[in-house]
Amino acid sequence: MRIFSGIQPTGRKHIGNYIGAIRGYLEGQERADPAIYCIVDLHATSVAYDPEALPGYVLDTTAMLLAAGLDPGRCILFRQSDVREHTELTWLLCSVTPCGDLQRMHQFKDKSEREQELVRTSLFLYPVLQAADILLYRSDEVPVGDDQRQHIELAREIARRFNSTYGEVLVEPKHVIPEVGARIMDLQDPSTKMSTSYGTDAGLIYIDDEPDDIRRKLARAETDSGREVVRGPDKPGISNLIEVMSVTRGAAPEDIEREFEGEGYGTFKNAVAEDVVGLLAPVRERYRELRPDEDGLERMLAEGAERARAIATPMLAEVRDVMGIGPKGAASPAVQRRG
Ligand code: AQP
Repeated sequence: MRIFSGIQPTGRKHIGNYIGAIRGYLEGQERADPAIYCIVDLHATSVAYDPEALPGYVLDTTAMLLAAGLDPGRCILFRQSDVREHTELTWLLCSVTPCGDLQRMHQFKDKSEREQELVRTSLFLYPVLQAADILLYRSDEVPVGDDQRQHIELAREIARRFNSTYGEVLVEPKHVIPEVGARIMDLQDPSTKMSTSYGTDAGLIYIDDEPDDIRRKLARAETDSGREVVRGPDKPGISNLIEVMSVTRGAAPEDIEREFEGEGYGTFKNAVAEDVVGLLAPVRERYRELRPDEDGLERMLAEGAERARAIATPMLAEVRDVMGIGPKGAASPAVQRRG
């Protein structure tokens, strides 16, 4: 069983990324054969970005994933642009991707409205590149946060349409979205998801935030009217914090509501802050140790790319072959199709 997931090198990662996705990566490396994780630097170019900073952001994200517990001995961790097969497969998959499907993507609609200068074609094609990332490895499962649900459904649809057009070559992946913590909301505006691109510093808890910053941000987190620690549609701020604590304690949200009955928001927010500090402190410390070794991180990514290529190259050859691209029968006969 293969697991694949990608993460953007957006510099510092936040607790939403950690709870919604990185926890799933850690669980995945224990049971997949192999678990494949990719720092998607090509995706990062689909909105305005800083080319000078991007290589460093890739290393930030790599060190952060290692600090969180990814182990290159138990998974494949690599940089997307090091495996050129991703971009070629993107183009080939465009031949079975209707424009109308891409126009319906929520992320495209949201981000294209916010881009000030240029809505890039790469933002439109973002879900096709994501489908290529996943399908290139014949991935069975894709651990992601809730915001990626629509993109993974599109990847499944692309795989189905490809297989019915050219023959059974691609595997339809399924998303693995956590039951609790799949959409952590912004602390200042709990009606929107916590987001690197569009959030403010006060609305996000970064994985490498200092403990006092975490305490301050949670103390100032937007709460709702009333003082009951219970979930509800009129209580998005408190519901969000209950969700966070539910993950830090591995407890059901109802148990947390029961524990904090009659306590009020202040006591509850302090308790959430101490839990989050406890969860993130070891990751932050390990990150500080790992991040300075840039040569070591680059070496590890290069080794990961070599292992990824060993899967991607024959797979792409097979796709080219069934699509009639290049000389006939160029795919290695050793490549076995999965039915
Ligand atoms: N708020 C969130 N709650 C739960 N899961 C989340 N993810 C992202 N935000 C939340 C999941 O994290 C993984 C990596 O996401 P990404 O590659 O999009 O990284 P990012 O750009 O740093 O994430 P942002 O901040 O959410 O991005 P923007 O600002 O682009 O909207 C994915 O599995 C995602 O579901």
